[in-house]
Amino acid sequence: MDEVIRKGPPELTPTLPDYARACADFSWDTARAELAGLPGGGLNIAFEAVDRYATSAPERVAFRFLRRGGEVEDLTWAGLREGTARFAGVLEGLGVRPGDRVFALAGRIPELYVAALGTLRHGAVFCSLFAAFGPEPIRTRMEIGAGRVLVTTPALYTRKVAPIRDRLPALEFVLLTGDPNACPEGTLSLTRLLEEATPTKEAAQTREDDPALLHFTSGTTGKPKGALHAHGAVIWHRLSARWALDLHPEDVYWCTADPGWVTGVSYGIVGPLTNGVTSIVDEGEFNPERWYRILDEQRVTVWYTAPTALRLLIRAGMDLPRAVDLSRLRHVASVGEPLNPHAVRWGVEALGLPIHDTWWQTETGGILIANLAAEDIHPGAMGRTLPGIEAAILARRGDALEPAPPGEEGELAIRAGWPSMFRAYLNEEARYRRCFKDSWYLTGDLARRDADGLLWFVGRADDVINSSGHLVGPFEVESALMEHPGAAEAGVIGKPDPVAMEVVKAFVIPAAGRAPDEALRAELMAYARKRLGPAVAPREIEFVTTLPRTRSGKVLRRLLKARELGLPEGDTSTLEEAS
Ligand code: 6R9
Repeated sequence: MDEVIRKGPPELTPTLPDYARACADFSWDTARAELAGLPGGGLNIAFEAVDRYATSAPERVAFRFLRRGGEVEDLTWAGLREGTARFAGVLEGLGVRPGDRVFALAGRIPELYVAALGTLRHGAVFCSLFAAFGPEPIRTRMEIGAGRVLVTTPALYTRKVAPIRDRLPALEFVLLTGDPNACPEGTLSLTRLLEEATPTKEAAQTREDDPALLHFTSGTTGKPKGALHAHGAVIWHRLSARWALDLHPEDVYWCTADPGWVTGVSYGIVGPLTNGVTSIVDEGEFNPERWYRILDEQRVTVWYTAPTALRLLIRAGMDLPRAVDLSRLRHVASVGEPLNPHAVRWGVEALGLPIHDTWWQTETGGILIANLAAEDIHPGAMGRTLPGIEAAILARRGDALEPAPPGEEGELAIRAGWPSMFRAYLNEEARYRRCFKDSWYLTGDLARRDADGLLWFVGRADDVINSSGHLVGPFEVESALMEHPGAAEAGVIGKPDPVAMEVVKAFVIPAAGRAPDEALRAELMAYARKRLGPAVAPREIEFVTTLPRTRSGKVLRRLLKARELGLPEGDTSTLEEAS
């Protein structure tokens, strides 16, 4: 528990050299004043990310795209301004209004990044979906978000969107990348529209509280939740990226996250751009050889990745890191799942640096807790709250939730009001309100704080599954399985896994007349993969004859999990297990 990894003298003065002092000096007014602000007042994320540096450093590379085929495409800040002004012009031409939702469904291609920032520049709300999603998660999210515009590729459109298009009444415009002459009926060519568009002259006059970004996250019950963020989030995107990722202007920064996940937007787009830092964007999927090669060849100095990827690199062995030059790496950080102490130590051996854990959520919009560059690392700890952020561990005392003393476990809560805090769950006011108690935002994570103020992750307070950092709502998987005629009932849990942390496991009661055999298993697996996509579909299906349920009919996933792990079943007073 008391292990400490001591850090040598830093190569560069850390951006947050003196934590205590930064906390004492902190004020939101000062943080806000660091932004350029719109010429006529107001605040716009795209203006801070693009226009600000397009004026002061037009030829600097904003994004270096490593394309699937091996080509390298640099996009300068001037190029980014031109592209985003044109994209905003396209939206203008289509009659898209402030607050309307623009979705993207694409891999990490330049058009996705241009669409994100062009949408923000126009004052519309941007939402990116994982290209790995199947039609069902796409449909639910676009329905909740009432997406009016969708930017996607011809292949993704044909495979995933065309089959559900008639169930998306709000979707008016589908803009396809690539060859303008290969657009199926009912779609428009983004390539042609961008060519013909009149670039808009200025960013929309948005204000701090105007909606900007929409990210979906999964809950235990019901549909996915659409967490809405406002333009004011940029205050925290910029500051937290600089502090927690130790970003300096001369850095070459690589965030491996896809913009379908909040990390890929807050720290794959807005954080680095608003700090004037060049980002590497790799279009390819995870591959140990290529990842090490990218770190070496692109001379990456700051790297933000995830525990699952690190565990896969650990598995790939030490020969690979030994064969490359990683001497330029200065800061490595991780997010999304607990970072095992072993991975932190492995970093020292393989990369020459310990890994810095950071903690945050879709709802928090940005990093709130981090191991700081200037501090020694206690492997296993998430770190401390960044200046400006106040956390508490709330423990149950009878019916009340009260701040607990050091060492005691409880629910991690954050004092509400930081600028990147989500402003709504779209169309679900009551669900949003339930996340707050007095002035605290309740995170749904269990944690404890030690006497030195370091926060340690304990677990989740709910049944949400964390598979490779991707949150999967068991309800969404259960619903999809139950639509298959071969499944009568389904209960879904996260099963511990050495690499992915958890994998999705489903317990299924076969429909009457269906045998619980390999044929049915294969059918259900294929069906789930097709509907949900590989990131969400179960990895394992077990047939059962009953499912534990509460008297009110809810599947007792906790019990399924306890049985799976051979653990005590705990309180089963509400159990009603019909057989
Ligand atoms: C950015 C992001 C949030 C949930 C969060 C927690 C888990 C994230 C973690 C961590 C342990 C860390 N999580 N960081 N658990 N240690 N450093 O991950 O957003 O997809 O909304 O997930 O992920 O359970 O509540 P999101």
